[in-house]
Amino acid sequence: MLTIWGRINSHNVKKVVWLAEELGVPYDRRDMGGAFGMDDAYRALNPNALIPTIEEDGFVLWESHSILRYLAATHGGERWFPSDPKARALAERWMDWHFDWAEAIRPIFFQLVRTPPEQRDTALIARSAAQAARLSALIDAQLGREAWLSGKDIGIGDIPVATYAHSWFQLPVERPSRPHLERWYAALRERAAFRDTVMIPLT
Ligand SMILES: N[C@@H](CCC(=O)N[C@@H](CS)C(=O)NCC(=O)O)C(=O)O
Repeated sequence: MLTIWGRINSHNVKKVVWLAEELGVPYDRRDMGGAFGMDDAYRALNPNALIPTIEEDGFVLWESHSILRYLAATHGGERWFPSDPKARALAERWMDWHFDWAEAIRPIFFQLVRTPPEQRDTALIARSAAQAARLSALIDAQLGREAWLSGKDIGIGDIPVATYAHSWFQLPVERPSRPHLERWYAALRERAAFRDTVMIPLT
């Protein structure tokens, strides 16, 4: 049995739980971090004192993208973890690129969801929203060429970008029209695993 530690309102936890659902891997998710705090037993598993962490058959792993790669490699087959190094690299590129995307969206999320209105930094929100809008053009261009960021099918390359894209679509900021990105987001919303794990209220 796979154990996943982490509160579900964390983007990094959502990525892992979403992939476990997509792969049909049974798991036991245990709340940890944020309002739930962290105990010494958890810190012994993850010395970063961050979420998520997983354990499967005695194997412990932290770092959300390492966990995605591990789950895709062990449970995902060719579709989620292509054996062709080039196909895999093209998908994994989007996992790494996502850090720029997340860096633009995270301040908007923290400001508009987790900061009281009177304490918000409106300049930071505007700057980050402009950067997210700029970066969304790259996602849109890629999705104009292929159906998914991972290629013809959904794959691990889509998971991190999509997790933050959902927040971007929910946050009250200006978004330029991005028809390919919107088509991809509509396809994601068709997936029960995405709806159940990522499309939950932002808190
Ligand atoms: N690079 C790490 C980052 C993990 C991270 O920053 N997690 C945040 C939540 S998204 C966290 O643990 N925050 C402290 C807490 O929730 O108590 C990963 O991808 O797993």
